[in-house]
Amino acid sequence: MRTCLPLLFAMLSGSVVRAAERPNLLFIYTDDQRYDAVSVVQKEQGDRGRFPWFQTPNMDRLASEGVRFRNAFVVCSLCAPSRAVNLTGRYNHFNGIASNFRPFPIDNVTHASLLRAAGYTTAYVGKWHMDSQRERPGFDHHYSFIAHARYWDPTFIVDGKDTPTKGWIDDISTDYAIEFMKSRKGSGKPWLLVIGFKSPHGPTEPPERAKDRFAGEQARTVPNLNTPVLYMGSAARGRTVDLSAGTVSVNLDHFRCVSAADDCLGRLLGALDELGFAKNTVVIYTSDNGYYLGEHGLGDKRSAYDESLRVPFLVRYPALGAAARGRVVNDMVLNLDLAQTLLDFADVPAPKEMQGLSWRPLLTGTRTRWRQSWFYEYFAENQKNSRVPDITGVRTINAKLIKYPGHDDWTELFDLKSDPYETANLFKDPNYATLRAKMEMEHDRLASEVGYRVPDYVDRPPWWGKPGGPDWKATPGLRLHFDFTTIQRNPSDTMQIGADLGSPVVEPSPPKSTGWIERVRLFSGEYKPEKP
Ligand SMILES: [Ca+2]
Repeated sequence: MRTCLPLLFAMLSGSVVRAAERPNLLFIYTDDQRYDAVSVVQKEQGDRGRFPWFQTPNMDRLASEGVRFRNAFVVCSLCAPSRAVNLTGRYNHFNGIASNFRPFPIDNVTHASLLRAAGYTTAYVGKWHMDSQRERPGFDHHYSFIAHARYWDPTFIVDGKDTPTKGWIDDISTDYAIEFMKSRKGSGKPWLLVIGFKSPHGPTEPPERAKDRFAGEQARTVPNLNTPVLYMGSAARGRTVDLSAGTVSVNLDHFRCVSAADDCLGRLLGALDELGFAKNTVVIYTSDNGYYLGEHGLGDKRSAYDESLRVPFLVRYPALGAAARGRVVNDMVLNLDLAQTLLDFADVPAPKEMQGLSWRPLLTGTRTRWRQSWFYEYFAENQKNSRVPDITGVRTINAKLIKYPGHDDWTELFDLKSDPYETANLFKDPNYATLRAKMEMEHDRLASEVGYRVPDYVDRPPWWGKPGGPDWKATPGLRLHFDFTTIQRNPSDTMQIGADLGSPVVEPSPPKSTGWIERVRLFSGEYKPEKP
């Protein structure tokens, strides 16, 4: 026993030295903040910026003191699935979460469980989602709430105990986060703190201090406000925004919530400074998914156009010095990368099951082999009002292929260099046959590489496989294909629709009725009769 003591002492003191060198890890993410809802991005976009009046001084501070990733994406643009990807570094078809309606499997291996095992103190603050789950597996401490909670006076769960609070939800999360950081002062152990802000998830309710910010402002128009979405069928018709006006109204409370979350970020950065943690703490700021503000006639997220896929992504780690200060990176990073990157900062080996890449070398411009394409997936879920079907896709820096399994006729191909707003579907354009072939091959290669499958834990909507749903196909009879052709159902009812004879029709204006296309009169476009 006596002979072992010096060795034990050496091991212990060695681990203390290593622990002191390892950085603290602060991961902050908002809910539904799109990539360009950051003022430094608006400034960079100039005349193309949709919200030139928007101000996020603390996000801008992170960008100037750290690294801004221009091309950051989520591999599934939805709340709980994106959070599960962050935690596990695995695609949703493997990590147990393919919708908002399941608890996160408590035995999943996550960055938190591995960092905790490696000596980190781990804490989770704020929004977790994952249906109504109470547990926060992998975290020593939590100051969180069930599902969305509410903006005002929410009940927090503090280390398992329901705790009533007063005030605005993200301010309260910030208070808890600072309380946790203070408790770590002098502990000699590194810490991981994850903060999920509720802002700007709808229905939006900004705090009093932000209520009048940006009053009277409008969003600039963009070319894709009227670009119809094929999977929306007849519901996509009749959306016309007057682009000549140059501006269009926008939900300012959405921006006020982001702005108030920016205040909270400022408080967190201030606390890091005051507590002496700033230099040795990696701060990562992002969102769980992007958000449509009228593009393609859409709100919400889920589908695979860029406004939904792209997220803000800011990283600051002062210990890296000047090389990681004020840098802007174009390489494509994913929420899939987070777990491996956090582990990399802590010198903890990542399990081979993780499917991302550590972007740590990119912070200092170190040349490293990096991805040129990545795979997107979405599983239609039982969410009220959502008509988004299953989606798979591949994105490169300059192109995107979007597929809707079972609906080859909806496939989309975009040249993002010439058409960043994704207005012209080139899939059937013979001039782009080479790009199409390349992207289809890459899609299939990546689907195989990531092990794409439809998992058995999907939560399908009521319309799944039924008339009325976007995945439904009419029984083959005489099929007439219309590619966004103007058709007339009766003399007073003209509509634009891309559909087959036999497709379901919901008439949006009163009297509201549901029916099927039976007779059509062709006004324009091409029709292609097909034998059953
Ligand atoms: Ca979200």
